Amino acid sequence: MEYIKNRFFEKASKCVVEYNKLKKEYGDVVIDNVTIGQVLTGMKGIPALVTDTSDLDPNEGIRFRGFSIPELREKLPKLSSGGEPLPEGLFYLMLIGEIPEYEDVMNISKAWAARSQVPQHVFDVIDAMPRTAKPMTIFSAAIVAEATESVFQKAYHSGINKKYYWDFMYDDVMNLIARLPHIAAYIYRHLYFKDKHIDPEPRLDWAGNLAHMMGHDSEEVKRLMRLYMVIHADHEGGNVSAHATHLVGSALSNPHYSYAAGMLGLAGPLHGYANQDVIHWIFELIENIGTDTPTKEQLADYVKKTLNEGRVVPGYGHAVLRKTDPRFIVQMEFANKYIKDDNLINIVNNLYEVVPPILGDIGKISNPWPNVDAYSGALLYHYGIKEYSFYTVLFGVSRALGVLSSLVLDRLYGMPIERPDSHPLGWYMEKATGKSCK
Ligand code: HAX
Repeated sequence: MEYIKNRFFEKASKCVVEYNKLKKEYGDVVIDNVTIGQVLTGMKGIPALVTDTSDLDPNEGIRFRGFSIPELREKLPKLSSGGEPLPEGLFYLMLIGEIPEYEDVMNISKAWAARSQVPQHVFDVIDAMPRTAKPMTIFSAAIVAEATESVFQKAYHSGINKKYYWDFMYDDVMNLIARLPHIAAYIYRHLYFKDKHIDPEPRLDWAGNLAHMMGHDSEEVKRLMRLYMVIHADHEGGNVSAHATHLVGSALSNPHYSYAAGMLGLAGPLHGYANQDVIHWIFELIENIGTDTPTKEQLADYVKKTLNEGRVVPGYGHAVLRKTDPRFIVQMEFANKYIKDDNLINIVNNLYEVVPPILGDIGKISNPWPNVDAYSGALLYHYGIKEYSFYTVLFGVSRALGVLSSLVLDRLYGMPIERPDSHPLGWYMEKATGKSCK
């Protein structure tokens, strides 16, 4: 058995005992009450999912297996001192629950390099897509096309015992993650570089190889890509991409179908599409105001104009967070350290001063502070990745690390098919008033 798989099984089996104990002995324990308000505002705050990989505190932000982003930057192995942690290490942490040694990370890097051969028909599917297709349309089609390789699906149809599902799921997940950088980079070169593709460099790390195959080979871009892949990887289980992956996986769909479902959710403007929307909106702002060095007053007027048009200010607000997203802060620190005087970055920094008080004054907005998407596009753009309609694909590649490691855990726990109750509007009205709707 692969070393990492063995280690995972050894560690996670202990949690399976606890999962079963909770289910058998404490199944009747009441943990919360549910209000009609929660149902009507997108099930906010209802504890309903088990996700071990990360946990989100509204004020503190995300913790991956208990570690905050600054802690991860300090503790996870890096290629060089002063560099950014390798996403391989975060994957190990999310899957196994402990900070890896450098050798563990190299082990994953090598395992992914060995599993990274993308089948030709996946590239054929990408080639067949028109260049007018949205990058996320192509990305999800390519992931679904890769499902032909699912070892879990084959094993299921050969009638394996359910206690081994996780084992085949693990192999699918490792293969899929290993291939995503090549798939994403191939889409990028297909759409924006007339199919001039760049071969993978197996000696590079996972994120470095992605930057290399996209044609952005400098150390600066690789450093940014490592940070980017770490901070977007997971955000507990209730967000749309994680929840969709988990939900579809609960029907025992293969990881390709499950993750593709997650990606189609990520493609929505209220979720991962916001990272491209932010840049689109800023360019619209620059054109509208007539300068790429707008004053704070001009920015404030434009924010108000956006709101008056009944639009959202992209990159601001969050369904759970109630403070500035630590993923925004880490990117701002990165920009402060490495970037001197960039107009787009300056606008993003100034918006951070201008937007929250305006959104706060509206009253109804639960969180006026910026989220991860408010900063990420400006960094990519600064380093030459200017094709911003592609940004959600990069988010998606990173998100695979969290949602797919959770999927392996789901199968090891033997989680059941997900099936919450739903009722007509009148049922809720009757609960509230004793009378149904007319
Ligand atoms: N601009 C304008 N209005 C906003 C707003 C914003 N940035 N954020 C919230 N609101 C509005 C909502 O649209 C809602 O209006 P209605 O009552 O008229 O429907 C109201 O304020 C209350 O919303 P909320 O409770 O504060 O927020 P939700 O949990 O409903 O939504 C969103 C959270 C992130 C979807 C929301 O803040 C938003 O639309 N933000 C802009 C888009 C964005 O940045 N999305 C990325 C979020 C992070 C992420 O998932 N990244 O992938």
